[in-house]
This record gives sequence, structure tokens and C-alpha cells, in this order.
Amino acid sequence: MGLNMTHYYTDEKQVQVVIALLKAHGIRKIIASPGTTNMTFVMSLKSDPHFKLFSAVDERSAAYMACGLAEECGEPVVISCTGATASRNYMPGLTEAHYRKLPVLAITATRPLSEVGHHTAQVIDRSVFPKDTVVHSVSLPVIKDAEDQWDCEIKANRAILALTHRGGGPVHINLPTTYCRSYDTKKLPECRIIQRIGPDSGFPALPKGGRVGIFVGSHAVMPAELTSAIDRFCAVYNGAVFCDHTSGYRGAYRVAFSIVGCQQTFDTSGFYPDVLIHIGEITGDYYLRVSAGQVWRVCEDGEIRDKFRKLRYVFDMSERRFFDHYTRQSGGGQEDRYLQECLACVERMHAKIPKLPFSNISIARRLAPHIPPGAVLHFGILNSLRAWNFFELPAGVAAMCNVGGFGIDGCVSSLIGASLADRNKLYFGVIGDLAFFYDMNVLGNRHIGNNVRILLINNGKGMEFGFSFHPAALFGAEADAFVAAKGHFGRQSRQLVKNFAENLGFEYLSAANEQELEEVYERFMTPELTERPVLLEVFTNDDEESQAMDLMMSLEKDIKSEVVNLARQAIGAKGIKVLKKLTKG
Ligand SMILES: Cc1ncc(C[n+]2csc(CCOP(=O)(O)OP(=O)(O)O)c2C)c(N)n1
Repeated sequence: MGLNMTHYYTDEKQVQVVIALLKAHGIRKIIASPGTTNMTFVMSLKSDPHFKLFSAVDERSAAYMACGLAEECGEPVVISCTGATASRNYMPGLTEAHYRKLPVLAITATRPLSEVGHHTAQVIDRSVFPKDTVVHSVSLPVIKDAEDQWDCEIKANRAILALTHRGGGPVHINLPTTYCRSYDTKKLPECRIIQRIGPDSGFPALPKGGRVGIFVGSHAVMPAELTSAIDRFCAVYNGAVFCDHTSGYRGAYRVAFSIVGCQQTFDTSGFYPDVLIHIGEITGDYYLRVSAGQVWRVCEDGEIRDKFRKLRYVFDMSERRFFDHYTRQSGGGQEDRYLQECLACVERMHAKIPKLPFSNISIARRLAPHIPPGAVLHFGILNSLRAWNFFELPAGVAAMCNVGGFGIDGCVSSLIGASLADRNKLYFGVIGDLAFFYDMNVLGNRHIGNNVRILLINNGKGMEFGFSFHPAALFGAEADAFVAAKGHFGRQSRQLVKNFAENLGFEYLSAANEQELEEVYERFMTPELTERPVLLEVFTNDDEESQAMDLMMSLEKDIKSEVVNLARQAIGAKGIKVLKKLTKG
């Protein structure tokens, strides 16, 4: 019966993704070894004339054959094997390929990984390879939902690209099967192909006439040449540069968009660019919500980082090279409509900020303009950075935050470390109480100089967990004790930090309301070096902190977002899910 049966691609989605991406990346040659576990893959390939299949019983031989074929043709060759010890026999050939940088892609089929270690027949652990066999190894999921689909596409792209990246070499994909018996898929799914562009590759065209956004994650302070390269690029491509305080860019196209992005009842999608250029590392600005039809990542590490889930190209080169190339290509012109639209919206939001309750945000609003130019400003994780991101800093002030790992454990130490670099420069830190008490022993470090100024916002808990948008809001004040860690460290004692800091030689200032802040802030912000390091402790309370945040997040409302928000409040997130399902059906 099987003899005359017409079959197409397997219905296993993860196998379809691999096949679609092999095709998209122009890979054709396959050497298949016999087995059941790789059957859905092999039989699907056989149904597609794009692929040229060879058979080899012995996997050891198959891997060596792939070495010869890859070298002779100058293109990647796939080897496919089943479970049991089949993949172990790839080792000699992969070792050969490793030392000769041959693009051999070993796709080892397996039962779902959850079965590893449970005495399932033929299932072995392939999570570790000798260092000199493959340059990259991935395990793909069995695709059950959109998240798996994304994971699978990214990993398959990453594996295929590793065959030729920086010299290239052999690569491993562990591909699960569910032994699906239907081969009814006539058309492969549309998969997102990601391509890597090196300095010597052809560059894709960047269309003019649309809007180009540049998203800068945390980034070292940009040198003047890079800033002007970005500015020249933006001028010809109608660009805008979305930043937070850690972005290191202070050029003419800067947009501090956080205040717009945080609006809960305002749809920001009208500001999305056609293409988004992604540079820099992790951002601490959760509100810099920008997306685009396509994202192009530019970074000298050449890594695939799909923050926006729209990644199309990775430019494995310096940012200067990228921006200069496209500016040269552009044929000139001058266009800043996009920038002006974004800036106008930011300005409109600022104009709408009401009087705020006494809080980290109101303090940021009052003090941000007074940071002396030339100073460096460090922010604690996470709420301090958020609060201050709403307000611009004076030109010449650089800002940092430990957004690499987001630990509250080292914010003060990082500030002190930075301050050792230049004793004549002022180093400010804005730190929450949990982060401060966590890391306060560094204040006893004997190297601390008089160039350190610490603004401690003591709200008595991890305020982060007390905002209405936080999932802990579900529990109200019940979350205080064990989620927000309220009640430690002297419960906002007026003496504890004062005594500690003064005994260690700090000048201590404090404020518990607006008026008291007015009395002390000028001393704290004095641009001259003071005799001793200064610590200003400001006491706020959680209710007012929370109210201030709510006010900031509802500066502007559009009807659509407001309806969605009201519905969410009325029927909850679960209800929204049900509604979405119903309307889809
Ligand atoms: C080492 C470490 N532990 C826990 C966390 C989780 N966390 C993130 S923000 C935060 C609260 C910080 O509170 P605080 O420093 O007082 O700042 P606030 O939110 O009150 O402004 C915590 C515990 C973390 N980021 N790092």
C-alpha cells in the first residue's frame, strides 16, 4: 500500500522549519544514514527536488564523505542520522572537519529531549561535544506554540550561519521527532531567514522615503565621530534614535521616548519605523517599546540577538562602517520629519505632567536638570533608572547602570569603582534602599574620594513590586513582606544611615518632603568638589511613589487603548484571552 502512496513534507513543524531554512540558505546536499528517528526528515527531503540525497550506512564514513564533498563543492553538506549510537560515529569526521574548517552540518535525530536519562531505548545525551568537533551545537524544540516556533527558527538560523561565520566549521543540530505518520504538508511554512552581512559581503538595500529608527541599548559613551556618523545617516534616511540614559548617544537625533512608551492607554505603534537598526547591549528601559517591520542588528560580535523578534540581518562590523556605508549609498538629501514627530510627542507628554507626589520621579524631575555638566551619574536597578529616564540630563552628563545582569547587589560598588578613575570628576549615584543596604559595605572602602555623591531614595522596600503595573499588585499590601522585602534595615530609620555614613567620613544630608529637598539639593549638586563625599538620604513613602508612577503612565489616552484597559480591569487577563479566542474563531 505504501508503495504508491504520494507523500509530501512531514507534518512535524520543527522538521519543516529546518528544511525551509536549509532551502532558504541554499543548502542542497544531504548524506543520510539509515534509521527511524530521522525518517520524517529524510523522507521529507526526498519529496523535494531541491535536495540531492546520498545514502551511507556507516555514520563514520558519512561524516568523512561529507568532508570530501563539502571541500570539493565549496558548499555546506548535511549529514543525517538516527538515535542509538549513530551520532557517536560522526566524531572522527567532525574532528577532521573542525581542524579544516569544513562546513559539515550534522543533523542528529532524537526522541524528545525530556526522555534523555529515562532508559528510553536508543535515546542518548548529546548535550556535550568534544571542543574540537563542532563550532556550534543546538537542540531544537518540538514545536507546540508560537514561542517554540520562534525558538526553533532562531536556533536553526544560528546553526546554519555558524557553518561559515568567522572561518566556519562543522555544526550540530539535534532534531526531535514525534514519529508523526502523516506527510501531508505540501507547502513549507514561511520561515524568517536571518542573514549575516560581513564587511566584504554585499549590503542589502535600505530603502529611502520611509522612516528608519535606531534603537540603542546600553552603550559606552559614543565618541564624537560615531555620533556624527549616526547624525549624518539619520539626516538622509529620515531617522530617529531611541535612547535611554545608558545609551551613550547625545547627538541631534536623540529621542528619550520612555515617557511616551510607558503610557498605558496610548497606542505607540504609529511611531514605529519601517526598519529598526538595533545597536548596543541590554537596555534597562522596559518602556522603550519600539518595533518595526524589520530589524537590522549591527554589532562587532556578529551574534544573533532577536530582541524584537523581527531580526532580518546581522551586520558583523563596526557601527561606524555600517552608518558610513549607508550614508554614502544614500545619494544625499535632508529629512527630519520622523524625528520632529517623535520629539513633538515627547514634548506633549512632558507638558502634561501634573504636580507629582513626593517620589523618586518627582525628585528626578526636580534634580535632573541640576546635575553638573561633566559629571557621571549611576542608577540603581531598576526603578531609579526608570524614574530618571523620564527626564533628560544636561549635556555632558554621562549615565551608567548595571543593566548587564540587573543585580541590585553591586550598584554602589560600581559607582565607587568608577569614581576611582578620575578624582577630579563628580560621580553621582541614585540608589534605592534595598540596593543601598545590600551593597553598603563598600562605603567603608578606604579608596573612596570626595568626588562621590550618593542620593539614597529610602522608600522602605523594593518599590518595584509595589507599582500597579507589577504582577505583585494582585496581592496588594500582602506582597510587602516577602516580595517587596518591606520592614528591614531599620524601617526608614532617620539615624541608621546618618550614623553609618558620618562615621565613615561622609557629609550627610536628608529630606523627607519637597520643602526639605529644596533646602539641601543645591549643596548636594554643588559643581565644586566638596571636602568629603556626600550622601543625601531622601525618605519617600510607597503610596506616593505608586501614585506618581500611575500619573506618569496615564498622561495621554487614546480611546482604543482605554477600552482595552477598561476591559482588562473588568474581566481580567484570563477573560481577555477567552475573548481573543472567541473573536478569532
Ligand atoms: C541581586 C538581586 N536580587 C534581587 C533582585 C530583584 N530586584 C529587582 S528590583 C528590586 C528592588 C530594589 O529595591 P530598591 O533598591 O529599594 O529600589 P526601589 O525599587 O525601591 O526603587 C529587587 C529586589 C535583583 N535585581 N538583584
